[in-house]
This record gives sequence, C-alpha cells and structure tokens, in this order.
Amino acid sequence: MTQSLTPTPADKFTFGLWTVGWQGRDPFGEATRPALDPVETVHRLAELGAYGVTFHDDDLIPFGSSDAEREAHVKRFRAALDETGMRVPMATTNLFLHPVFKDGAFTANDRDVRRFALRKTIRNIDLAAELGATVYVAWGGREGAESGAAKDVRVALDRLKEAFDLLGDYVLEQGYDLRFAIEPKPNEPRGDILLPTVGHALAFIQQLAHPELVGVNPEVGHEQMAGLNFPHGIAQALWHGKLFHIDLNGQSSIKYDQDLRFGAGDLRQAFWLVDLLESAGYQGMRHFDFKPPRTEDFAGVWASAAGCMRNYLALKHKTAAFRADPEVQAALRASRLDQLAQTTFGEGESLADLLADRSAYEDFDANAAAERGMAFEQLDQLALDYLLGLR
Ligand code: 3MF
Ligand code: MG
Ligand code: MG
Repeated sequence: MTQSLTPTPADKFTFGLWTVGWQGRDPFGEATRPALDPVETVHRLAELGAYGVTFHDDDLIPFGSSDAEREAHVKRFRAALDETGMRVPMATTNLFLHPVFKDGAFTANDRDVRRFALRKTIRNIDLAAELGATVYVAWGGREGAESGAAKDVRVALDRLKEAFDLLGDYVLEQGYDLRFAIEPKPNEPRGDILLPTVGHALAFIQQLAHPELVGVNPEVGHEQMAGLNFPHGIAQALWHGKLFHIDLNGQSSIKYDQDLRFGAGDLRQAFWLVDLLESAGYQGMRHFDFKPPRTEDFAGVWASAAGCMRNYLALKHKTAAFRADPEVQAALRASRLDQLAQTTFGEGESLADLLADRSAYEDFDANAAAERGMAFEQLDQLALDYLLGLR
C-alpha cells in the first residue's frame, strides 16, 4: 500500500464545477469571489490530481443561452477535457436557481413548470451522455414546502415518480449507458424537502417503473443535518446495491448545510466512511460537493480542494492500517464481530431444530450472557489512536 498523500486520477476524485466555482453568495452577503471559468477549473483540478469534473447544465451553459452560445460553451469545455484528460463521470440539472423553480420542478404545483423541468433535464441528459457520463444526479432541492396545505405530499410523490419513470423511458429509448442517483436532503432551501434522507429515497426507488436505473447520491452533510449517522446510511445504500454516487464534504452537527471540505466537520464519521467505502470495494467516484468558505481567495479555494483529496487519502491509509493491525483484529474478535458474520441458523438447520435446541432457550443462561462485556471501548480507542496519530 502506498502512503502517498498526492492524488492521482487512479483515486477517482471528482469535483462539481459549482464547488470551487462558488462565489460565496449567501443569504446575508454578496459574492466574495469573481466567477471562475469552467475551462480554468478543469485545468486547475487536473493539476491537483483530480480524475474529473461534474456539472449542472447552468454551470456550463448559462440559463437562457442561445443554441449557438451553448455550442460554443460546450466546445471550449470539451477542448479543456481533451487537453487535460479529465473525465465527466456525472452531470445534473439545475432545477433550483431560477425563480421559475421557486415551488419545485418535478413536483411544482404548476403543471407547465413541471413540463419545462422535464425538458430542461432531458436536454442536459443528452449532453451528459455525449460527454460520457454514466451517472445522472437528481437533487430535488426545491421539491418541498414551508407549510402544510401547500403541498399534497402523496400527490407530489406521484408526480416525482412520473418524472423518474419518464426519464428512465427516455434513457432506455436512447440506449444511453446512464443511471440516475437521487440526492436526499432534509431541508434548505425549502423548509422541508421530499425524500429527506437516504432511507426515504431507497423506499421511493422501489416504487418506480425502472428501479434498476435509479440509486442514490448521498451527501455527508445532508444526512448529518438530520442528525443521522452517515456511514450507517451509506452501508444500507451499499447493502441495497444502490450507492451509485456520493457527495463528500464536511458538516459539524445539526445546522445549516455547511459544505465544508472533506475531513473538516465530523472527522470520526469521515474515518468510518472511508473505512467503509474502501473495505466494501466501492467502485464509484469519490465526488466532492463542498464550498470553499467565502473568507477565501482563490489560493484558499485551491488549497481547500487539495485538502479534500489529501484528507481522503490520509483516512484511506489510516483505516487500512487500522484494519491490518493485529491488535485491532484481536479487538474485533473480542467484540465478536466474527460471530455477527455467522448466520443465526446453522448450516442446514431448520426452524424445528431451533425450537428443539434447549441451549437456545430452556438452558440458555441470559444472566451469564448479559454479564459478558462487549469490549467496544477498547476497540474504539484503537480507532481513535489511529485518528490521533498515536499508532
Ligand atoms: C445542495 C447540493 C447540490 C447537489 C447538486 C448536484 C448544489 O445541497 O448538494 O449542490 O449536490 O445539485 O446534484
Ligand atoms: Mg450540501
Ligand atoms: Mg450535493
């Protein structure tokens, strides 16, 4: 295992154009940085060792551009990709910035807005496929409400299903090698957003016409905004075979969507997340969706992007060393993780055998079992020792 903290394209690190390109506009303050040319972003990220970039349609082609302008923007972008070897593994639609989407896109009460949202999405799906993307993310940031009667949630879910079913039909008809990844978020910018967590999204996907085409794109901060354990959500998404993509960033507890660089915020959850992704053999992109704080100039922006990758690699090395440590392996056995991996029924055992097994009930000494310590504290301290650089 190499201990290098210098990223290479083999690490599959990708960044949204909108991340380093964020100008620092927030609800209380104007932009603190000028706009960044996507072509420069591609070059700078390539120099830093990234594998690729992702984009919303409007990040690349400003809303309202003519066809000729659109073509010119795409041409420059393509040239930058060709020059640097950078890839576009994912694309997405901006269905939240323009005021037309103030009540949502696929679930807007206004039917014509929903039809426009579908057309806008399909237009960018064509571009995504052309550029070689295999994942199309859908973050429904404005699909929600601030008040009870404003949205009939059951009917809105019908409309959301309708949208994903239609988009699935389109991708199949075109023969694109493209799958969708729904990005859950509990709130912000809407008071409450539909499909607020990974669990809600996973349940929704099962009701779709083409469930095999749709997975999730969970974001660290979004689950943590809901007070949830992100690695647990990712583990469940992996268990369902639905982790199509991931948005890595940092968040400190339940507050506004901080979008800190990866590793900032809850470092312990970041440790367990990398441990999980690497040990589960996750094959997808390590995609950063963060915002360099508005205090930073461009030197800070690139330092922040480099920090995301450096922190991921550092955690990758730390977690690998943790797993390989004989003391950790002994501690895992002491905590009976090996028993958890055994099926509860024995090989060939039947329900009748369980019912006949006196050691499972009549002779089972519940009090003695209750006295056994789980040794989790020793195990967790070993992890913390790695995080603190003590081992
Ligand atoms: C907002 C987000 C979004 C999505 C993006 C990609 C603007 O909190 O995370 O970023 O990730 O729309 O689909
Ligand atoms: Mg976010
Ligand atoms: Mg995101």
